[in-house]
Amino acid sequence: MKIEQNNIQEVNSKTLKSHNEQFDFLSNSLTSKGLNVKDLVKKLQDFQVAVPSWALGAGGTRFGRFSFYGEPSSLEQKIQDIGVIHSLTQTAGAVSLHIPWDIPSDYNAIKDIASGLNIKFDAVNSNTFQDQKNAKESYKYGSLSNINKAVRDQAIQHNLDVINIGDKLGSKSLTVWLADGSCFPGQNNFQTALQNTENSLKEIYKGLPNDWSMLIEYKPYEPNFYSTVIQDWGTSFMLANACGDKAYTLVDLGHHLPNSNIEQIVSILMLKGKLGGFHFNDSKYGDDDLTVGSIKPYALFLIFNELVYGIQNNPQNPDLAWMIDASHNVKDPLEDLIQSLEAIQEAYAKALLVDQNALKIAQQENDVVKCQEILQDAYRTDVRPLLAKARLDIGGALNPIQAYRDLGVRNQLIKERGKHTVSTGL
Ligand code: AOS
Ligand code: ZN
Ligand code: ZN
Repeated sequence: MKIEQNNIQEVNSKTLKSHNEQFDFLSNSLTSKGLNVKDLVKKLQDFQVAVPSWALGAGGTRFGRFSFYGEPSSLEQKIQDIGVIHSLTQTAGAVSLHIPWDIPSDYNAIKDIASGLNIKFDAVNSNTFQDQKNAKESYKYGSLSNINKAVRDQAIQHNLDVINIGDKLGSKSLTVWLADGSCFPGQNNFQTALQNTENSLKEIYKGLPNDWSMLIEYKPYEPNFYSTVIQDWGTSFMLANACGDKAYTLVDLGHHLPNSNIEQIVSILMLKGKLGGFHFNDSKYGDDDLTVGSIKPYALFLIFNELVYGIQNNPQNPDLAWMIDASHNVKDPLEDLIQSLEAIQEAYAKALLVDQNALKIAQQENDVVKCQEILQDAYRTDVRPLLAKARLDIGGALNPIQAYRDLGVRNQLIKERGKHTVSTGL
């Protein structure tokens, strides 16, 4: 399944006229506010988000999984699916692989497929939260933090293997997310668990190529429900500092206790030059992995406001690895990813509209009302025609979801792959 340019243009032609009208209206009003519309469009086009290899099949819960049919059953097919999303949105120009779920059998073939679809290999993700077939040691009681050195060594070696696989594909970063923790008070010695984790991460860090970075993800709970070793951004930040310059904190939006001020976390990490990556999703209760922007779009905008500020003012912080980390039981996974990509671009575009100079002056004058007005003026702007224009100019769809449906992509995939494919992801 590959979407051809003329198919997209055909679908676009149906709404082109009304798009042009809407875009002209928005463009005039932004220009009169002193914004450079061309520059905004270019920034949106440059903003690419990686799609994780495990989000292309329908997600499941521990209670069940309902297939959407036509799902990818191999890495090749997963990359083809990302190609479909990328051709419609022009925003999904990267894939984030999960090892061992996606070990390529033929590296050159995989690289060819990806480059043919204009897709890069972003961060590679290690997995020490499941036991693999034929593994000598078990991660039942933790991996990098485990009390038993043989287990820690196996987990360290796995991460080194993942770096090696990623290196062959052109990836430049390793994401480490640990399920390590404890389920009951007294089960673990907190200090020993953290010290073991730090020592293990340092061993992995030694094997990191010079132009790579290591991204350390945190999460307050789940699958362990009493304590998690890397529970919050402070712990991740501490570990990243202990490892060195190439180690950073990774923020996953769903990995915070309710009402945490994520935008402030983002801001402080960027000030310290230690924000390395981002996992986008949305959350109502916990690590729900819901579609980006589906629950708290204003919070997402405020987070992007800090990201944009940091990108403009914090040269000490590197370029970030952006990834969607969401998966579902009840939506076509490709439609869901398209919605997430749209929400990300929308929040980014709105953040780009914030009048930073006026905000600074209002802050200096302690004009609290004005500060809020400035942020909300940006947030209330309907930027969708801007997003559509950014896509249109580089061959994407004016309305990606509509195009996906009009082109009958899912039916086509079912025809090609059959009804009973099962994704290899979670
Ligand atoms: C787990 O909760 C984390 O969000 C991970 O980033 C990811 O979803 C998992 O590692 C799947 O590989
Ligand atoms: Zn994540
Ligand atoms: Zn998560």
